[in-house]
Amino acid sequence: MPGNRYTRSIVYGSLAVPIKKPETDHTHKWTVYVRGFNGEDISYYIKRVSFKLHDSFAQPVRSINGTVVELLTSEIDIDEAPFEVNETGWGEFQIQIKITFHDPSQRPVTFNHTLKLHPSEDLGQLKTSKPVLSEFYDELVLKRILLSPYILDYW
Ligand code: SLL
Repeated sequence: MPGNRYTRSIVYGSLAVPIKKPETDHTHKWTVYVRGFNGEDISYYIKRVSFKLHDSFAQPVRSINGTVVELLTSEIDIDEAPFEVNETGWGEFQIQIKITFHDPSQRPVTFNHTLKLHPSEDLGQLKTSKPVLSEFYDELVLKRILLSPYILDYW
């Protein structure tokens, strides 16, 4: 790693649980999240995590993490920890996750996560009543901030 770069470890993914007796076509409760690795607080360097859900989630009024909001797009901005969205639904889809940093000179980082509701056979998990976890580790590569107090003194 060149000296002007450093990394921060994150974990992102989804956890889905079947609803026992669904009253609507929503069959699963799920959470999609971005967290620090080993429980590290990431809010000191991450300003916002945006989760872009499937277009079927773009409805004029809906409840996001317990708060009723007007939502004209399927993109949900979370500005404080925990950086997560809790929802219910019926289908699997790809979620676009965008991380924005407090330091405006760090470019936002965007990646995709596929929400999984159903266990894959190759994971050896066949019972559909169990929670389905799909979790990944990643390292964010950040630029070192050049304006350290030392450099300011020097200037
Ligand atoms: C597809 N896999 O690619 C499907 C899309 C979308 C799931 C699945 C909506 C819930 C709601 C929901 O679960 N969508 O209506 O609030 O076409």
